[in-house]
Amino acid sequence: MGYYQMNEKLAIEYLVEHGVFDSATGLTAKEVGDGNLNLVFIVKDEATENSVVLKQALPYVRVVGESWPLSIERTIVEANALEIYNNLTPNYVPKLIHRNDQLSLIVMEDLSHLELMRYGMIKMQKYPSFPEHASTFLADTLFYTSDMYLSSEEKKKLVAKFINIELCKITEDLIFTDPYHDADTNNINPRLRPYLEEVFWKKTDLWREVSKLKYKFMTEAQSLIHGDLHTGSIFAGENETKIFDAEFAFMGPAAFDVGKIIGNIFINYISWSGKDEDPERIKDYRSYLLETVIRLHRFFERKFIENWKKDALNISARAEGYRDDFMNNLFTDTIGFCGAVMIRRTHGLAQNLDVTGIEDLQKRRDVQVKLLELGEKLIMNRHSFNNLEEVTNLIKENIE
Ligand code: SR1
Ligand code: MG
Repeated sequence: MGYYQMNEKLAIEYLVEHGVFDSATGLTAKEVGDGNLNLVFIVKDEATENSVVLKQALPYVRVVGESWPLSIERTIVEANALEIYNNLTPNYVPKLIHRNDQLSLIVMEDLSHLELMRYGMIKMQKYPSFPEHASTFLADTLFYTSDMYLSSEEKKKLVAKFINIELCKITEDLIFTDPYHDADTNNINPRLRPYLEEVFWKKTDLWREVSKLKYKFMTEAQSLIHGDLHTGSIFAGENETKIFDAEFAFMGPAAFDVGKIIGNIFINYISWSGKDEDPERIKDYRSYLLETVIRLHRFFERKFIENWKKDALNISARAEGYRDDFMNNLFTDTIGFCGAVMIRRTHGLAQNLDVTGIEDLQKRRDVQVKLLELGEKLIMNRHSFNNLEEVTNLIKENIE
């Protein structure tokens, strides 16, 4: 059957017809999608409390509307990525229960007992297991889908399988291009516009460096990357971390995933400067955030290297000094992508509630300027940092 758009009633009918539930009696469905692109239904058997998530791609960008058409094939990418993640890191992703590529839908384990990390962080929620879990996810997905582990043939098949033309183009435009000029897609706080016009858009050196990062994004087919690993793509709790929403996945630079998640944590860190909150609580939460980022990155590097030592099958991976060079480049690119992500969330399309939740536009503008300045420093100095502590010290020194 060809594509048709789900609603709550059709979602229930579909799941019964495909054996996910035995009968429609007692089933309820609710559309809960609050992301930028898709429909998301939670369908629940009220008697047993069993529930699943049905996610369906819309043929357009949901936040913009039908004026921005988008191919529904992105769900095939997400389902393919989820199948790989279910094998490589089953503990840290939702279980894929069912896929239908014609209807562009997937059915997954319902994780609504957990909280979206972005919402939790806005309330100063701490996630003690996150560095341990997310570092395993990153180290395993990025290593075991790379040329270090796969045969040349397997790797190229993955490249072909994960051609993700439209969603890569969204990232190329929204992260690496549009924030650097007065693009129509930008969503600009009117109080920020003078700074953009008089200062930011005149930074030709910055645009040149960002273009180098963009080119890396477009050409470095290193690993299967999630492609959109921000705090809104993670459900977390005290002892659980689940990474979802892999529709932007493709074979790209490993550092993009690492940099994106770190950048989103820095955005939360900086956002507190615009909020009326007890300064002691802010101080405490900020220390937690920096400690989280440092642990995440340290664990990631350690686990990635462990994977390499144990399982690098490619003989070239054993060339003396090669792994150290690889890790150094990975770190430099991580800092660059981190800076680019901080910049895009200030005035590009799709911003972070951490900052847009600051209602006073002048206070929001001040936070946004800090984000732009720090993002720029990270990008411009990415080759000079020796470790992540130097980066977190820079953030600390610049944010009171
Ligand atoms: C039009 S899509 C806008 C953004 O939403 C996703 O979460 C990605 O971050 C993308 O850039
Ligand atoms: Mg998303």
